[in-house]
Amino acid sequence: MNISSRTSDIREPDAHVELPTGVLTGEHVAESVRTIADIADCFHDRAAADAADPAQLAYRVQRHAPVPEGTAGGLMFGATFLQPGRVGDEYLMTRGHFHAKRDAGEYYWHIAGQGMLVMMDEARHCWAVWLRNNALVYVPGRTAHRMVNTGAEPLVAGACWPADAGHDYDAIASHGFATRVRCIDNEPRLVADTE
Ligand code: S6P
Ligand code: ZN
Repeated sequence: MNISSRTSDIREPDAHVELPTGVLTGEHVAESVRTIADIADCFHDRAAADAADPAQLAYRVQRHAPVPEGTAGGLMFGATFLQPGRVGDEYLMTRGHFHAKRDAGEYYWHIAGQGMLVMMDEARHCWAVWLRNNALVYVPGRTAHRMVNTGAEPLVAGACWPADAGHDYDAIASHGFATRVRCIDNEPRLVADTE
């Protein structure tokens, strides 16, 4: 047995995840930033959205993309850092999306802070799962998903999804989610969008 040839391709990882914080560092890691201006149209209280500072940070997303987006069979790994706060009585949220490849699922797991992952199927039936206490949440295919921060600290969650899932933001931009998470009597409540 040629031991040296068997040990000659031991590599360093190309990236690291700091488990207590979710922060990603290393190769193939990119970051995007969304401000209040980028999510202003998500809130039902447009006057409150217009009154908010458009440049205020809403959330950051870090992605480790070891293969080009769209690669069949590949995976993406990400972390979302969603600021606390409200616009009117509605908590800060991510824009939310269906996957363009509709049957693509996704894993989310809670890292820090407290909030919910709001999901909506194609019939616009909505539900939410708490993102707290190290929750692991599976998002089935054909299900839009959005993080909502109901706490006082940044809500941090990891995610892993197929590299060819793609993102369809238009369906949410046009019709929104059927359910909102609003602060009522100092509690987060799911409220139908028509109310
Ligand atoms: C990607 C995954 C997350 C979100 C992130 C921001 O499939 O679901 O990384 O991209 O939470 O949300 P959004 O809706 O602005 O992409
Ligand atoms: Zn997704």
